[in-house]
Amino acid sequence: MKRLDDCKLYVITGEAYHPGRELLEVMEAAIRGGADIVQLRDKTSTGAALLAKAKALRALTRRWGALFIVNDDLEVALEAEADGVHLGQDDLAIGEARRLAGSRLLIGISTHNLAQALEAERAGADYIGVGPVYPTPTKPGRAPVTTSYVAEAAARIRIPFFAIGGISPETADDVLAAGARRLCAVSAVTGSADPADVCRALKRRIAEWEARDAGGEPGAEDVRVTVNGRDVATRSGTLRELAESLGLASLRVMAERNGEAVPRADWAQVAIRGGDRIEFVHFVGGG
Ligand code: 3NM
Repeated sequence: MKRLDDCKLYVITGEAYHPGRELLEVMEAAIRGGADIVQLRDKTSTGAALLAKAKALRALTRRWGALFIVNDDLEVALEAEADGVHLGQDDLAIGEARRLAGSRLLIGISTHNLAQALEAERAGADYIGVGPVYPTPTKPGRAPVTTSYVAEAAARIRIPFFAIGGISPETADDVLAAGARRLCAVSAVTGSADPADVCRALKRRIAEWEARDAGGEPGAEDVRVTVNGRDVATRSGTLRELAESLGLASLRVMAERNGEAVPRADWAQVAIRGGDRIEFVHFVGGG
């Protein structure tokens, strides 16, 4: 089973978006395309019918190793052995849900502004939804929070947050640019003729922004340098960053840039420019 921390794409059921196609078929396609979490959100079924859907989705997600969350209904979540329950602002309070579920369930909550997000974090939520970012037919009449709330959440919230509301491969880049690294969708995935393909596209967008995070500032350009005779693309701004990116900073290494020795104390001040020839020499022994 996945860890919540590793989950990037969250897909919520939306049966109204796929008339004539089975719930399980659509959600399995979503998982196949990369959905890490599936949520059962069904405002019309109750009782045995709701529980039956929850159990069927539990079996499906277990088979694929995806997380399974039930919207609103903590009892159904427990009974179906879901991984979590998702609450709205007007549902059960987080503290009360925690008291009833203990550590058996992850607890998520929808938030629509920073105050609600901070309160959810303080109350012990495992994750939050941040939205609706854009107007969405799935929650008609709900004012969009826009990407400015996404940016606030990215700056202030430490628990995982999923941007939601009008998320699609077309809008994903703007939401990711605002700082989201986890996305949640209903209609774009469940209403598509090819849910797996939409999930793959969303996962690809997320992975690209994560790669930028790992490689330095968004938009930073690679420069090509020669390191010990090898052509290397780097975003390092200084000799020290280059040494660190190559795992050399803590070793006994001497450096030369364009034929001149650079004392280690100066590495952080020496800028790397395209075309530089860098030699790192590992010296062994001493005295
Ligand atoms: N919760 P779609 S927005 C279920 O902001 C839900 O808390 C939201 O649907 C929130 O991906 C939303 O079709 C609907 O826009 C998202």
